Amino acid sequence: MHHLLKLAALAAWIIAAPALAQTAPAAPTTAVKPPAPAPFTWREVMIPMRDGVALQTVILTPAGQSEPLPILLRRTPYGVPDKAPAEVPASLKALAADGYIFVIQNLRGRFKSEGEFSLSEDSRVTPGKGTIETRDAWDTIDWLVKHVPLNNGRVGVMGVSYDGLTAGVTLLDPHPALKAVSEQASPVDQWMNDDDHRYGALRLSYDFEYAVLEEADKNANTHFAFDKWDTYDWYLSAGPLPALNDKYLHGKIKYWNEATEHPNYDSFWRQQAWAETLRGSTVPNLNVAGFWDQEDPWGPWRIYRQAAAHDPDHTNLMVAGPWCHGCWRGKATSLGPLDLGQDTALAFRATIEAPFFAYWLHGKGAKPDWAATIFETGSNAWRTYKAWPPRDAKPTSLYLHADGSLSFTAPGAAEAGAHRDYVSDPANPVPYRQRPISPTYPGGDWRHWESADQRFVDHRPDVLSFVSAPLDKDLVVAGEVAAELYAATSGTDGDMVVKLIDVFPEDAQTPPWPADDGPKPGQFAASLNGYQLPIAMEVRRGRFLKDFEHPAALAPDKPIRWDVPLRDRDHVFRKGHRIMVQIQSTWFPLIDRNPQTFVPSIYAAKASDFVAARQRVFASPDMASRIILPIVP
Ligand code: PG9
Repeated sequence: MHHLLKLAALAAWIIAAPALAQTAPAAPTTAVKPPAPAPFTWREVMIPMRDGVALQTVILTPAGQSEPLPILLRRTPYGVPDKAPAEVPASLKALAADGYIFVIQNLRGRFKSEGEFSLSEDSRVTPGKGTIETRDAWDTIDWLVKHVPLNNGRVGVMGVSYDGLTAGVTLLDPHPALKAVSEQASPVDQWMNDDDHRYGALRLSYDFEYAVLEEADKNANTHFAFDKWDTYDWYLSAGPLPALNDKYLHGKIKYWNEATEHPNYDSFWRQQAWAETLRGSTVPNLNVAGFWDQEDPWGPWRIYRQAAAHDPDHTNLMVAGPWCHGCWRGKATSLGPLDLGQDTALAFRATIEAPFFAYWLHGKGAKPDWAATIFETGSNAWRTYKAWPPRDAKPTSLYLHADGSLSFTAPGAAEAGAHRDYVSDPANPVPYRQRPISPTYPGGDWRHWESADQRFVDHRPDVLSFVSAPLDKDLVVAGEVAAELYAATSGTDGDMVVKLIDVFPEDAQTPPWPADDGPKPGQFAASLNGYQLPIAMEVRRGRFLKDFEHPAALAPDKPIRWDVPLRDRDHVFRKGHRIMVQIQSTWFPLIDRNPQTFVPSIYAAKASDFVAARQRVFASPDMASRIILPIVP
């Protein structure tokens, strides 16, 4: 497969998603200083599963361990370390200080682990038994407590993203020795709202590039080799979706085949919605989500809510912060150009994560008395909540008006029939981030696009912007945000993308650069002055508005209601800032292009099916498009 670039296995062993793999900072060197002794001893074993498949597993034991310690397990498709790290990685320092035997295991079918790897199988639930990863985790824990010397019989499982998924599914059938879990950014339903789709709209670039990353080669994380610098251009010139298999993958990537063969929410996807089978809190679990997570922002909230349904011992916790995917494992002192005033990632690891595991695995410290701990942006402060969503938050409507304004006053009689129009053309889709758009992996840009300044599309003729007056006081939004639009299309299918944006004042940062020598390269764009910071963004696909399993054509030019969930948030729009809503119908190549002509499967749409369509968004008394904000008094 010459279009695929094979990379060596990730040796980095920090608990992180692939985009985050980092090497530990180099130790300061001097000519005389002998190297510090390695903090761990490394051992590799093959652990047998109940079906005879053996999994490649690395055990890192603290050097000089003299007393029983708990085990912290991470199960990953991305590779295990081939030696002990020279020093404790920053992401694990707080945990390591309490003393753990760290265990990292490759999932079945990855690298030296035997068996077959399948992205879809990993999440598929067998009623009462969880998924294949639930069972492999059970067998692994059973083996570890029986075979690892000096373990204290208590095991924790943790990880981010895929490693978060394998942590999360242990909740479905936990081994008795499993005493604490921290799933972090775990996906729970790849059709509904995680990496691969949003309410059935295909996350084209991610799904394609991730399927290749994991399924092209058992022994590598494979980066698709684009022959164009700008992937926007690459995906657009590839044409309708079948070309990707015809020209590049040749049917060899199972996950891509499955995704494109199952366009609707059928049993193939429903069986993978593993968190729906969780009926309460089974093991103490610290769920962690990033508000600007560009991959799995939704799963942790779903798991939290499912487990909260029955949690008499109060063992189910939620943490969220101003983070991109897994960014709480690195350094998180800023969000775009916004200074957060502290390293929020370090604070999470030292004051929440380490104490959580210390309590359940070492029996030290106090049990948390909160339900959610959240870093609230805008005020830039940690908040603890006894319940989430906060009980005092009041759903409040922020209305769109046809003159381009946004206000808490509903459209009046003078606005009868009011609307705004634009033409959405799939031949010229709105980019989801500033071009040129780099590949998802291995670049860093992908990680931060959700906090990028949205001025790059403001004023495009196919993007509507609605903006409020400057706020006369702080507006605290905590809880679930949603949009309710009334819109019509001249086509028979179409998408609606809604963005809720915090617009900073023009003098947010003074001076915007050192006054005496003017802007340095990059500083002008990085200024907060007038910055349009996305707070929430989501897409809905018209064909699935009524039914996720049985798509239906839209009636041309007939207004209908579009409900667009915008997930949980905790943000303060500060006094003097303005609120903006942007609406558009393409978001490329993040979301595949909707042909805007109804066809049974978009993935089989022909070039001739793709047509421009007029979109009409209503802002009238009887069709009052609005954003619903949970406002805390
Ligand atoms: N977001 C990635 C992923 C997780 C689970 C399934 C598919 C993709 C990840 O970063 O691991």
